Amino acid sequence: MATIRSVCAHDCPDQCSLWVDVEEGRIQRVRGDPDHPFTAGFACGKTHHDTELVLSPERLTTPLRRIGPKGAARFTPVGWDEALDAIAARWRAIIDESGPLALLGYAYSAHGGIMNRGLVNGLFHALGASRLEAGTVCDSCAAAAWHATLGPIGGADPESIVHSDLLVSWGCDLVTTNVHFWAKIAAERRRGLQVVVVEPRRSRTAKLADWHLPIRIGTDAALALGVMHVLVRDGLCDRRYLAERTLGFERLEAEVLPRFEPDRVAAITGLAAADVERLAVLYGNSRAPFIRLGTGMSRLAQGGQAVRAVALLPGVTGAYARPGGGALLFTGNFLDLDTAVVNAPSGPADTRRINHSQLGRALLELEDPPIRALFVAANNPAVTCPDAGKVREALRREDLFTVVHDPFLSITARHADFVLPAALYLETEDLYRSYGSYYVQYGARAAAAPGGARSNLWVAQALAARMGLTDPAFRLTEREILREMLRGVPGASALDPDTVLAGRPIRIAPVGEQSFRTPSGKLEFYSQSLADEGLPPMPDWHPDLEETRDAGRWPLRLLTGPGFFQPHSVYAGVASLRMREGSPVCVLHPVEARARDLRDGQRVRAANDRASVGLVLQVSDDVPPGIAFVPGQRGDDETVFGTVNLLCADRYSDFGDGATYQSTWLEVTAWAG
Ligand SMILES: Nc1nc2c(c(=O)[nH]1)N[C@H]1C(S)=C(S)[C@@H](COP(=O)(O)OP(=O)(O)OC[C@H]3O[C@@H](n4cnc5c(=O)[nH]c(N)nc54)[C@H](O)[C@@H]3O)O[C@H]1N2
Ligand SMILES: Nc1nc2c(c(=O)[nH]1)N[C@H]1C(S)=C(S)[C@@H](COP(=O)(O)OP(=O)(O)OC[C@H]3O[C@@H](n4cnc5c(=O)[nH]c(N)nc54)[C@H](O)[C@@H]3O)O[C@H]1N2
Ligand code: SF4
Ligand SMILES: [Mo]
Repeated sequence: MATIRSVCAHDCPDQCSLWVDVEEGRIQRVRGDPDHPFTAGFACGKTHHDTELVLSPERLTTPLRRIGPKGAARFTPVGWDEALDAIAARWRAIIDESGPLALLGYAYSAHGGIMNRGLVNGLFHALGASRLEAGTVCDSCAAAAWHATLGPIGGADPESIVHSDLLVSWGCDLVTTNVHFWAKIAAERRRGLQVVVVEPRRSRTAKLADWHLPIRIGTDAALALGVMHVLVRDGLCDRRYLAERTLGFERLEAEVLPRFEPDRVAAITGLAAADVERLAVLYGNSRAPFIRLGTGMSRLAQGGQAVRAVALLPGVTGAYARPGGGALLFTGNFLDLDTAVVNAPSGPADTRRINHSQLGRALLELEDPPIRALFVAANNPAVTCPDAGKVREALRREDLFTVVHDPFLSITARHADFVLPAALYLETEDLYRSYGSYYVQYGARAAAAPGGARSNLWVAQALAARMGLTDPAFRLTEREILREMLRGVPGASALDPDTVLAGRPIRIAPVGEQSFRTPSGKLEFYSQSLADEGLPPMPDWHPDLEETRDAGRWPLRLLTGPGFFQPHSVYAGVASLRMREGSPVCVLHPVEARARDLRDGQRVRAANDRASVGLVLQVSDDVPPGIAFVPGQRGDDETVFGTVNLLCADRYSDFGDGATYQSTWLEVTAWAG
């Protein structure tokens, strides 16, 4: 039995180093690397079972060509050459007739490294195709808010938690999505670290906290501003830090904070005024409070304002200057790699941009030219994009030529003209940069992919060759590409290519106090860049007009969150993992269930103007009244009917044109067949 060190590629902030036991080319066991300080010897409940993912009998092993109507999922196996030749011929014909903008291709984050994601995007970059503004389904709103506030720079080092005296998990279910940080926090609690959770429902993390503030969805900006109001009133601000390291606090103090007295904040957030005061006093008197921000709270109409207001809090008390203090959303681009080698090897500097969270609309409505060919790798937009109904309608277009590269016959793949079988991360080699800790690591290939399954990188290179592209990245090996990406990286000693290729985790953490990369070089309470974009330059909270209108029409608001065992839809292709996650549920408070005469375990219809989705009811006071909580993004073959994103509009959030799943209202009734 050989043990190979690889890296977990599930789109997850922890980015664990893994030990993979392999016998006769078969993966036997996956476990956490004891030598990696953040992984600390354990893989989570998801990846622990990745042997089942890799060995699943439902994996695709050969390319498939459609033989039935669009979306009917009737295919015939074909060889790679036949599939790739047909795809390239079709693309060339479309380019000749309509130009390269009629092509749209992309790979999104799930579940590979920098090269396997990057080179697929690089292929379409080089072809001059329309470009997907990827990630707006996930974190573009939160990222834009962070950038406007601190600049494009990583936040507090999670390993600095050893110096913290307070941890605020703000819109983050750490036990589910950031398990290894939670393990560190749990260890520090023994020495007195206090844990506060700001979160609408009693999540796994909230249940374990010292104090849970069950905030009303979409009101975090008001709470953060209320805390600032009290900090000012009670003289708990660090005036020197504010003067030296921040910009615009005096305007916020004069124009915004007076409106956020605790009583008003209580009315907005649904919390008690005394709790707003208590949070401010606790925060203001902590020496080194660490705020871990989640992206969940940003996926709604005014999500940007929420992230921005919370990210400003450590500036008010100067916590950003103290070890263990500050805030973390992402660790960010702490490694200045030349990713253009793979993402943008050649091609025009800019072309037509298409927002990921409005994919369906773009495929249905764009003209001059319309999108005629779509290539999707490592993404399941028919399930995970907002307004999934529009995505599906578009995928059924007879004149849209769709190719999907995936290890499984995902719901999206079922709509394709060609499906290409993909290798999983343990069957590829790649470079990984964490977004929740300060590590970079090269992951080795642990085993060969089954049958004809091929990596994203292999497919991008094979198609590039057929399309006549000659950029180096389209013919180099992974290891050669890595050397190209590392060329010119400053501080080359830790990042000497041979050291990186040895595959051990490399820590590149910032030293000293939090720095800022805004135009002013300071933490910006007032942002001229936002003002220039026509956005509010200072954080604020107002009711959203569309949300208020929908709240008047429908009784329940949608809360979405991560599946515990399922990173989005990626385990949908493994029967045992589907069973372990359990039935796709809609969770209602007992009061709401009683009012509708609904019982736990019964099939229900979650519906609004857009669609009806069939789920199984779970009755629990872990969610407050007025909320329908639907965890995970489960596909049609797991639910009673449909998928949750059929209910969500493709409206943009206030910052970063992100998705707004949680600005969705609905009703839940018995499923009548
Ligand atoms: N097990 C598991 N782990 C995952 C994933 C997964 O699907 N499953 N997905 C991965 C990916 S791609 C990402 S982007 C990250 C996301 O991980 P996080 O950044 O933690 O974001 P979410 O898990 O989407 O949401 C976190 C919490 O926000 C809460 N929330 C929702 N609305 C509000 C609000 O208005 N205010 C406040 N205060 N809280 C709110 C939700 O109830 C939820 O528990 O997780 C990664 N890790
Ligand atoms: N309602 C609602 N919707 C959401 C969210 C939410 O909180 N609520 N969260 C959003 C977020 S944060 C995100 S990041 C997105 C995620 O959205 P997606 O990226 O679409 O989701 P996944 O299901 O993780 O992965 C998509 C596909 O990648 C395939 N895959 C896995 N590994 C590989 C590989 O190596 N190569 C190839 N070619 N394919 C591979 C999987 O089989 C799967 O079909 O969903 C978003 N959608
Ligand atoms: S915690 Fe995240 S990075 Fe670690 S094994 Fe689980 S999914 Fe992978
Ligand atoms: Mo995400």
